Amino acid sequence: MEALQPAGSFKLRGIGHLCQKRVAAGAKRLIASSGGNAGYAAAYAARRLGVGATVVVPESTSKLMREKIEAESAHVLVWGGCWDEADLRARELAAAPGCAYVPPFDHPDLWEGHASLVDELAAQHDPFGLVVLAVGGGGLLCGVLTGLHRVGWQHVPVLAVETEGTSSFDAACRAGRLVTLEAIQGVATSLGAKTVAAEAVAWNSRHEIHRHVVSDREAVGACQRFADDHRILVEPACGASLATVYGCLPELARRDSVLVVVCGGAGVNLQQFHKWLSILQR
Ligand code: PLV
Repeated sequence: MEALQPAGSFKLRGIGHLCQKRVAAGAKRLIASSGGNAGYAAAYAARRLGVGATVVVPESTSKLMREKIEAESAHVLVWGGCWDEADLRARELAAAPGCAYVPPFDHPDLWEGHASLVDELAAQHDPFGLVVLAVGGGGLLCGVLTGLHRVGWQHVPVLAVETEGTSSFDAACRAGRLVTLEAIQGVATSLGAKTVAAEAVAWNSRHEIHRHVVSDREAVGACQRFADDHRILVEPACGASLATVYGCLPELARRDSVLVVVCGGAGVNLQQFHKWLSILQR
């Protein structure tokens, strides 16, 4: 139930770990690029660590998310139409003295931090028959796989889920090489990395990874069902993985036990949720 972590998603696990290391190494300002949640976690970590933060987000990041990041005392810079463009700007800014770059998904320090999720699972449960998670740039995927191998659960298969408009992992796996999508489409903008981390694709040779792509309608419908069942609002990025449960995917039905990483997302409130519903009902 990563939706209940500080900053509203699993992100703080990896981002917090990476930011701690950068600040210990002397960084006075953290420069993050993000679709929203990674930047929110970076802003939270920076405030807790007593350093400054700049978060570069694309125009597609909602006002709701920008305001949340600013409320953590971070400076928000809006740059470019998609995360990839915002990321280039963040890397440029981070070259200044005393600054450190905080990537949202493509770094071993992030995977190391995200892996703590699996340490906690292993302390509480026998190995699951399947782990279901959402893939944006693949940081969560790399982190969970790192954790599964660390705790001796390397035989537990993973189901990687994306939405149709953000399926850069599926495209790369099909092509057998990294693929850059022309554009990010749909409501699951938090999964919007045009190119996934190379490491995410490389894991295919080391682990049993299945893939599934859902429609925006399925993702938002799953968020609605989840809100009804658990009284917790999550982003469509998270609804993507929940849709496999509510859609009774055969891949899940044949397993004894299934773990779904409820990755969360802070970019949602009732007003935003109704907007997504109305877009999809048109
Ligand atoms: N969001 C990244 C990348 O955006 C960000 O900057 O916040 N679920 C939620 C709620 C997320 O926010 C994200 C990533 C994911 C899942 C996917 O995680 P990833 O990128 O590690 O695969 C463009």
